[in-house]
Order: sequence, then structure tokens, then C-alpha cells
Amino acid sequence: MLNALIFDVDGTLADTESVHLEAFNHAFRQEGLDWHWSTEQYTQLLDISGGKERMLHHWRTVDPDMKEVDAGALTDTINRLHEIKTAYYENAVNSGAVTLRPGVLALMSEARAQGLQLAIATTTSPVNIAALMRSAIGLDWRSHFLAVGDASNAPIKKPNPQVYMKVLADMGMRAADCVAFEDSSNGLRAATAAGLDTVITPNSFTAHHDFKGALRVVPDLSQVNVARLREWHNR
Ligand code: XBP
Ligand code: MG
Repeated sequence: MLNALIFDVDGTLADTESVHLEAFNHAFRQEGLDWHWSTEQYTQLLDISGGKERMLHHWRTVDPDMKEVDAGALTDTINRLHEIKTAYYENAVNSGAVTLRPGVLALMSEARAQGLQLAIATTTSPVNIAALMRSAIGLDWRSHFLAVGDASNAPIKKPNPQVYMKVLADMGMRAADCVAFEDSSNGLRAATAAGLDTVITPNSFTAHHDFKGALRVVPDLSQVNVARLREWHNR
């Protein structure tokens, strides 16, 4: 049976990562840090899911001993940088910096018209999801989704399956009755560990990832409709 489609956000619904990158670099500048991530560096850093975790990983790389920093100051700094980064990102999305990837809206509309449920499973923050969905779908975007799993209610980041397990539990559905959509190997590992068939739409940041075990890898969702998904899923 196919009863629901569960979507990752960053990189899957939209090519958001270049805006996230700009937002991180803005936060570093604003806080007077001499950090600046290039696109190449960020492509590698995306192996670490979650903005706070990513900055912490970078900090540990450039300052392995962290002798000068106590734990409280470390958390405060990361939280402040992430707040600045999130405000910049939300503002950029509100100004129209990001549009949905091809086929996303059409697949969501077709699925809803056929009585399938939609859900979101992402590592990002609720304000970032709301900004993107408001601009893409409208003010009532939340009513289109039966469940939304994000950094606020599933704090253990992908490749851990927590966010997918949370969404499945909130929907009251079995993994066998859903298909997930992802763009990265961390996302694929998280969805697969939750028992989900996963369709991958890579992008320039994730094209080199290992997608072994995916249900299908397609350039974008314009190639995908509900009939095709049922055929691939077939269980
Ligand atoms: C996306 C992420 C996010 C964004 C930044 O992963 O890892 O961290 O890059 O967002 P996925 P935050 O698409 O697998 O959810 O700074 O809000 O974490
Ligand atoms: Mg993603």
C-alpha cells in the first residue's frame, strides 16, 4: 500500500544549501570570526547534519584542543551564531531567494488529490520550514501536511532515523505504507533505517554521495508521479 509521502526539505524540496552557506558566512562575519566556508568546503561539511553540529565540527577542526573555550561559552557562541544564521536565512527565503525544485508541487498536489497524506522530515529549524512553505504553498501550508518532524521535535540528526520514526508515529502509519524523498546519503540512511523506501533527487552538493539502497535515483521529481511511485513501491 502507498498511503503517504514524506519529504526532506533542504536539497529535496528546494536547492536551499547555497542560501544556508551564505547565511553561515554572514553569521561568522557579524560575530567577527575569521571563518569563511567555500562551496567546496561546505559540500564536505554537509556530511555533518544540522547547522549547530556543523559549526561545532568546524570549530573542532580549526581548534582541536579548544583550550580557551569552556563548555558554556562554546554552547552560547554556537547558539548565537545559529540564531544570526537562521534570521538571515529566513529573511532571504522571505525575499524569494529560493523556489521549489521541479515537480515538487505537482507531485504533492497529485498525491493529495488521490487521498495520500504528506509529511515533512528534516533536520532544519521550524522557522526555516515555515518560510519556505509559506512562500511556496501559502499561509495555510501546514494544513497540507499530516506531520512535520524537525530539529525542535527530533533533535538527533540524520543519519539517525529519529525524525522519520517520529513522523511515522505522529501519522500512525507503517513505514511499509510510505515513501520518503531525500537528496543526501545521510537522509537516505535515516529513511532506510526507519524502514522506508526512498526516492533520491540529488543536487550539486550531493551528486557524489553513495545512494546504494535507494528505491530510485532520479534527476528531479518532474519524472515522478503517483502511479510510478506505486509501481516502484509495490508492497
Ligand atoms: C539539512 C541540514 C541543515 C541545513 C541547515 O539536512 O543539514 O542543517 O543545512 O539548517 P537535511 P540548520 O536536508 O537532511 O534535513 O542550520 O537549521 O540546521
Ligand atoms: Mg536534504
